[in-house]
Amino acid sequence: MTVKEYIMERIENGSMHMTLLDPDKQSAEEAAKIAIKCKDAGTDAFMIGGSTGITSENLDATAVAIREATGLPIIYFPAGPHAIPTKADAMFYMSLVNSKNLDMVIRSQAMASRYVKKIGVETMSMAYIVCEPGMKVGEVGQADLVKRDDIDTAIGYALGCEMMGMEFVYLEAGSGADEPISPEMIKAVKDEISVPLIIGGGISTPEAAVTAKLAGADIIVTGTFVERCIDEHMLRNVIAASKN
Ligand code: 1GP
Repeated sequence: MTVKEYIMERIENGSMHMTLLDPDKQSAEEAAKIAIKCKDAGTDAFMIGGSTGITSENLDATAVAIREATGLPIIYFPAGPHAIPTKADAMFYMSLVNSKNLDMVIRSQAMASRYVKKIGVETMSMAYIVCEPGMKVGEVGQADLVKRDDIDTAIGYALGCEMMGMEFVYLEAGSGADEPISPEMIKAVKDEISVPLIIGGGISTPEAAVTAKLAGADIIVTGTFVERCIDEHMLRNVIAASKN
């Protein structure tokens, strides 16, 4: 089964949760310990990546450690062509479609494509749309941020990217955002597209997770919360609230 098939099966009748771990924030061993807690709490898959401090080596070490610890799919969530792991199960082949820098939109993807084909990792195309406040990825990605209440622009990007063949749409508020993507924006985008909708950035409570889920998120991503969470009960609650 491909990772995409696994995802499609999980979201056929509901939503799923993905845990994002940034190899720049902890060692591979620590990532594996967090991953075990997340698996026990019900997470469905792992994304690995981050905006800065990422190398092929720390990505591979993290991928191997998480796989050994959990057996769940590991998806690379890339920051650029300078670091590409060979040991992830799949990667989002993504475009930061509202970047002002063409490197983020298509040049980096062009630069990496032959190498990615050679290593044979599964690729899943994804439209990455960075919204306010955007946080680090908004800065590093030089995003022309979608305003928090600019639902028409979000729909335009999402639907346009689906029409161009993107397999996933990700609405990103930025890691550590004070407020996640609004439920109004999630619902409006979900109503227009038919590909899976990923929501992330600033989801750190069961209420925020359930709000995103009920608004129409197919996949809910949490990173900062998981990395900081020492309360396993809370971890279970946030992951359970993300899933149907
Ligand atoms: C970042 O959307 C993800 O790309 C996760 O954000 O770290 O705020 O959970 P958080």
